[in-house]
Amino acid sequence: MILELLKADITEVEVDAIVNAANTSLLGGGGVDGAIHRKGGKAILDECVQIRNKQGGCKTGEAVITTAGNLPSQYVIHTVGPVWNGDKEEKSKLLADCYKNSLNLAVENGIKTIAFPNISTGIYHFPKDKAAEIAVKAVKDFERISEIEKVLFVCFDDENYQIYKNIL
Ligand code: AR6
Repeated sequence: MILELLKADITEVEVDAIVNAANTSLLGGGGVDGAIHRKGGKAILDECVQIRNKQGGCKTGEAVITTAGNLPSQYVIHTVGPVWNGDKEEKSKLLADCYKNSLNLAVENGIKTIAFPNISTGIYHFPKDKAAEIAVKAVKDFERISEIEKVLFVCFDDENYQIYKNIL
């Protein structure tokens, strides 16, 4: 598995799957979620609604998969990061779960290349340095990581990009 760092808009990245930092409603929102739904179009939202009707949204730390509509990737994996409130241990585990459960879905769907945004570090206020360490560790520790060819960490803001650059 190759780990790569990119400073980019994740909606423009050409990989098998991009990951969305969604919320439990799966109905879209701001940040990267808003960008994905805007560019990806109605197909993604329609599938999210179907998933909602079936299982009632997505719990924090869990992940679901849809097609990617008009985006260059084939799939969007929607995961729900924790809202930071200082309960360090619980929130850190939930954030690691986001990466692990997204990778599990990737392997189950034959996805070989996957791009992650910096989940929870925007509107959900997870400390960026802590989140980056958790993300990199969760990917490296993923038990079936040999089945994935490439993992991209896509940073949108300079601060996250510098943090990842130092870690990687
Ligand atoms: N490409 C890549 N990264 C991006 C993009 C983009 N186009 N836009 C923003 N980011 P956030 P969260 C980065 O707030 O903290 C939504 O309303 C951004 O710089 O998108 O998990 C959802 O519906 C930041 O580093 O997600 C939820 O309600 C990172 O993406 C809530 O926000 C995550 O920021 C989720 O909050």
